[in-house]
Amino acid sequence: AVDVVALGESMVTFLPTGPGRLADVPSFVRGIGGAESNVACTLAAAGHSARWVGRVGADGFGDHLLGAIAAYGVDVSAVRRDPARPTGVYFRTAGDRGTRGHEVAYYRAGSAASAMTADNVDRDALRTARILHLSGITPALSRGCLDLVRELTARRPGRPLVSFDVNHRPGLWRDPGGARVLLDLARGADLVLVGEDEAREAWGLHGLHALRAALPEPELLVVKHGAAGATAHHRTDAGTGTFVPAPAVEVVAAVGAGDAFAAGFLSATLRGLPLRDRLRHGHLTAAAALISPGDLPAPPPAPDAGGAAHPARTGHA
Ligand code: KDG
Repeated sequence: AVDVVALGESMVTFLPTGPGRLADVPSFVRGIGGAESNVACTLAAAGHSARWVGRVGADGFGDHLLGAIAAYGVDVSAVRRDPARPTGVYFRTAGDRGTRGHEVAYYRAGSAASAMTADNVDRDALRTARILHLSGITPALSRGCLDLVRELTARRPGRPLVSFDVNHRPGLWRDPGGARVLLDLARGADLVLVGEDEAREAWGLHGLHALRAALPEPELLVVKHGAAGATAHHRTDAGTGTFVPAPAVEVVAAVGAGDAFAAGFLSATLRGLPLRDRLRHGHLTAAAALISPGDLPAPPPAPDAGGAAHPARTGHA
């Protein structure tokens, strides 16, 4: 079994070459994005075995994603190609340094990944893992994707540990009940990662106590308090959980930091570290993403590249 399998949509990302609004930015550089494959890439780069399960078009952007994600050491052999639908792409602006003030334009409706269903994904590839990592982006993509995530978060004996990063993207849900759906899905997970602001905006839940009352089942609930730090709360803990402050960093781009936090937390979980160290690893991994303009830092050097990352295989320019 691999350490971690992550399922979700990955997209070619276009990052601006300078500041400004989407209306004005004249040029972009190509990178890769996708919350779940970001987690897989970061874990693989840290030495874990990681697999990404997804669906891309039979197009050049699909080829690029497969190559770029594999360059991090991720197993992409279970990714399916869709001859009839394109690979999703998205553009974003740099925004103000570190703030959420950036614009995002998705071109992913009807993408290959949105056609994922419980019947066309490789079940064996999803089952044979210690941890299955999912996020709230996938169920927003289509009815088939929602049903797939429902099935994967259904509690049944022998399943991998299910990690669920809420990742509420209001712009992706056509259905106003999306936030409620995410709460139900999260209840099926073993580990739930959620931002304090996100829980307030999506569910109107303020603070750990209210969140725990709404999400009693997951063994671990990790609440991220932005730049301040994060709290992990075990189901059996009668108290307020374990809080670890985050180190202060000069933020270049916040996108991808949540994925990196998840990867760091999962990496330490796989190594059997105590909760405090798992949070610390989450913060340190997030810090590396916060100082990188793309979703991910460059992949580690290829074993035969003599110490330099292979320029043709890096995720972004
Ligand atoms: O967490 C980073 C993701 O938001 C980014 O890679 C794009 O997956 C993405 C999404 O759907 O927003």
